[in-house]
Amino acid sequence: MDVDCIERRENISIDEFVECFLEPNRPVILGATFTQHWPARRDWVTTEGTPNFERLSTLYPTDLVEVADCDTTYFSDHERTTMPLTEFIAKWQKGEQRLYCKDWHFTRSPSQYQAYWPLPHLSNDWLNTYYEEEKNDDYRFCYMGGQGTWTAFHEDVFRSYSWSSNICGQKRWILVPPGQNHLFTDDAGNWVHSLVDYDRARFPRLHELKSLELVQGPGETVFVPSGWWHQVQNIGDTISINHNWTNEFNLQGMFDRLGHDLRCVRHALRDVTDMEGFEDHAQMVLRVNSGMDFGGFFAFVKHMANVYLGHCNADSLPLPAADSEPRCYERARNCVDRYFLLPDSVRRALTRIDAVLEMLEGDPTTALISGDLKRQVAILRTTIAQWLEEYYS
Ligand SMILES: O=C(O)CCC(=O)C(=O)O
Ligand SMILES: [Fe+2]
Repeated sequence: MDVDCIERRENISIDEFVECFLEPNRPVILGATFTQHWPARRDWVTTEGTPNFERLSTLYPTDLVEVADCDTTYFSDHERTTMPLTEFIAKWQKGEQRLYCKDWHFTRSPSQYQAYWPLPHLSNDWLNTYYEEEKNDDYRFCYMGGQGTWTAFHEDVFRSYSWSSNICGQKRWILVPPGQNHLFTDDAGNWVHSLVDYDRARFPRLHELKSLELVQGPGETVFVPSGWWHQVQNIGDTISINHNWTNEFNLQGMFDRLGHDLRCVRHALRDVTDMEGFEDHAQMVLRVNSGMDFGGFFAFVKHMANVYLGHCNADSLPLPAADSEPRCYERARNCVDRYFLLPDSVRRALTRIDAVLEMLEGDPTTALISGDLKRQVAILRTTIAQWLEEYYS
């Protein structure tokens, strides 16, 4: 991976973002002007640029949040407790502990307040479309904490991308390009908790790791590519909004990741392969470990295929006027920029969906899915092929 520094772009078209960063899977920082009109940047922050604790408590008086104690370790994370946001804010202001409010699903708050809208470049978000529409859940989060609060070294769920926009404060990121897991994994298969403070005897080759560092300023957005491990530390009082997201550009990666995880599950259960219902059992363990099994993966892909099959071209979509803010097509609470719904983009998305369906269908050895699901895959592939033929020939 020939990335030795991370570019910062104040102004970039969606086309260029796709070509230079999304498709080649490279990180980039998008400048603060992209978020300058977000209500959160006005209302959650004082004129001095610090968190507006009173306003946050008034906007979200009843929300419960998960709070990590950054001075503890719990498996690959920190110990967490649940408390009202107002209580967290009171503790944060006292500053006695390094407490970090994490993974707060703030868009599900009883508050109807709209804090932000995704940048158009980052709006092609299949993960949140699917989870919102089918599971009444999402991967949209707010993080807040004081000086030195941090997130341990990790890779994001389902090999998703993430984006993170700072509402106030700064974050120091360490980003690790894919393909180096052997350097940060110990003999027992556990990965290092912190890249800056670790046991050299346990991770003797960690110093060989190639990584990139950046400091993300107020208002700036970091695009974290798929499969890039990362560690993050807040500098001063910091609030951010983050999404995990996937789309046609990392669908193959998501599929490969689940396949890899299933092989690991099978290996762990190798002594009982003769057991009745072994394959179902392996999928169940996969679901618990990785958050999704192959039946779930197919349901996700089928949902997205149906979204596209229902929209043959972007002209039929109810788009707001081009100069209105946010510039989006409201699909549930997800906003997809028109660029990703143009005929060429739709064809690309469906073609990539078909490529992973072909692998699901054709896989002869590992029984990724049951025979019944394979029949459903075949039907969906036929529908996609007919649709592409009809609209693009
Ligand atoms: O901001 C943080 O503490 C963690 C963010 C993160 O891991 C992500 O956006 O993927
Ligand atoms: Fe992450």
